[in-house]
Amino acid sequence: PTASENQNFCFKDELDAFKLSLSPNKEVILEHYLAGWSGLVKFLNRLGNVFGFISKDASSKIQILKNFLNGEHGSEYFTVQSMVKYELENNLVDLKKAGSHPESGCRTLLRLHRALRWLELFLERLRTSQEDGKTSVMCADAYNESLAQFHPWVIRKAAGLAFCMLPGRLSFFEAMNVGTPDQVVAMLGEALPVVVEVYQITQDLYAKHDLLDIP
Ligand code: 1PX
Repeated sequence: PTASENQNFCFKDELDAFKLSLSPNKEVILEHYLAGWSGLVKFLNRLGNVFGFISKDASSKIQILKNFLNGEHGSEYFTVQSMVKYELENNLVDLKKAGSHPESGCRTLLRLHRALRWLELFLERLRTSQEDGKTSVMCADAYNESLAQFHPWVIRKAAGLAFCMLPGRLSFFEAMNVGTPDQVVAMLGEALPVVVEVYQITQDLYAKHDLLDIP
């Protein structure tokens, strides 16, 4: 990235969106949650074209949810909690097998939610990594521990190949545009608890409504 591109990007801003997504009564505000994801996708695009198939899928899911938010029933999509309530009460979710609602908000958000667990595990590994740590290994370990179980073999294979193209730890830190490695580590230490909290609130909500296996 050039210096001027860097001025427009700081990884901390992207993670801050997740902080903003938590309402005072601990609901998850969809607009900010999606802004957090858009920022991550922006970062991923900066890392190179080989990640295009990943950012394309994430972008299309973000767009599906944005369309609900800007649509006729947008106010029902203000928080993840209100979205779940609205879609369930109006039978807008295919719970057991794909049917007339293949792209419900609940189903689409579940995919991002599962990826948020990968993000948490990856960022934690980055945060605690040694100078000679390999981002590709950290990323693959985090993936295998989380998202991989939901992906078919071809996707796992493609993801594994893409991970090998990740820049080394120092270049990766530089791409985040946060500051020195120490400052990156400190920023991650502050931001991670927020990601964990957003993940946990969504996880509990989905578990309560038996939504964790939507096809
Ligand atoms: C400091 C680190 C920041 C890194 C930011 C990177 C942001 C990455 C955003 C990834 C979002 C991935 C969403 C994947 C959603 C998903 O699981 N989709 C699958 C299922 O959807 P479906 O509609 O079919 O039920 C879909 O099949 C996925 C296809 C694309 C491949 C997804 C591979 C995911 C790997 C996640 C790790 C990203 C690695 C980035 C390296 C930095």
